[in-house]
Amino acid sequence: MLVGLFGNGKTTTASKLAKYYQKRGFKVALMTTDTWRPAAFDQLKQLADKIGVDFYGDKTAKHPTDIYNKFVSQLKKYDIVIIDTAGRDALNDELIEELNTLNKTIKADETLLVLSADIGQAAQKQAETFNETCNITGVIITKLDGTAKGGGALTACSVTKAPVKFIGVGEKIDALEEFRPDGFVGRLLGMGDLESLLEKIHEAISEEDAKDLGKKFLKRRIQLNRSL
Ligand SMILES: Nc1nc2c(ncn2[C@@H]2O[C@H](COP(=O)(O)OP(=O)(O)OP(=O)(O)O)[C@@H](O)[C@H]2O)c(=O)[nH]1
Ligand SMILES: [Mg+2]
Repeated sequence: MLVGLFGNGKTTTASKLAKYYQKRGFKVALMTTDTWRPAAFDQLKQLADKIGVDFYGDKTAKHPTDIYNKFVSQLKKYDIVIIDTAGRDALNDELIEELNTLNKTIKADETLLVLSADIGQAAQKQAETFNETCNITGVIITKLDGTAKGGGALTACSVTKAPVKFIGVGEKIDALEEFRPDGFVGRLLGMGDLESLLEKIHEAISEEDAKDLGKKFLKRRIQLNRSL
């Protein structure tokens, strides 16, 4: 289950995770329980269709738990079900109550707090409240491709005692990386994360392509914006 305030990247990250695990051979489904924002259903459905994973949601449902309960019997066939939740612009009582109920109903194996890299010092209060509400097991820091380096978001980890699991590094579905402390520190210090780059290349191209790529490098005919 992914939780977080408005615009931190929950829905985008849900689809990135679906792609990540699908690529690794897992049978994945995406579910939206966002009954707050009318466009949330279509946003996640479009992403699920694009990736080619099953999607669950109900535009007419009034309560997030109703959606989960409606489909729960169909979820056993999946290895991983990624559940997107609604955000709010602040951690108000309504959101806390909603997540509390969802948490008790779903009993997710992982409850991941999605935080944008630019959150700064607000991270501490948010992390505390989310943790009290639904026991955070991991943190995902998004928008690390921007100017913010995510230092504030790291506070969330010390508060929740939950590790950063993934980082978001762009708007595209593939722009998700496993968190590596050394790469992260490299970024904080203004150095690149070469290991992640190598892993991405490894995932995206065959050995033969790699040899070909090597030749192109030598001939200086290479485009770095090839979609990974
Ligand atoms: N550059 C960049 N943009 C991102 C990243 N992750 C998400 N975004 C963008 O952030 C915006 C908000 O993302 P959403 O996934 O809709 O955020 P959300 O948390 O689901 O928002 P609500 O459902 O309104 O609470 C979108 O424009 C995304 O494309 C990232 O890692 N990098
Ligand atoms: Mg959303």
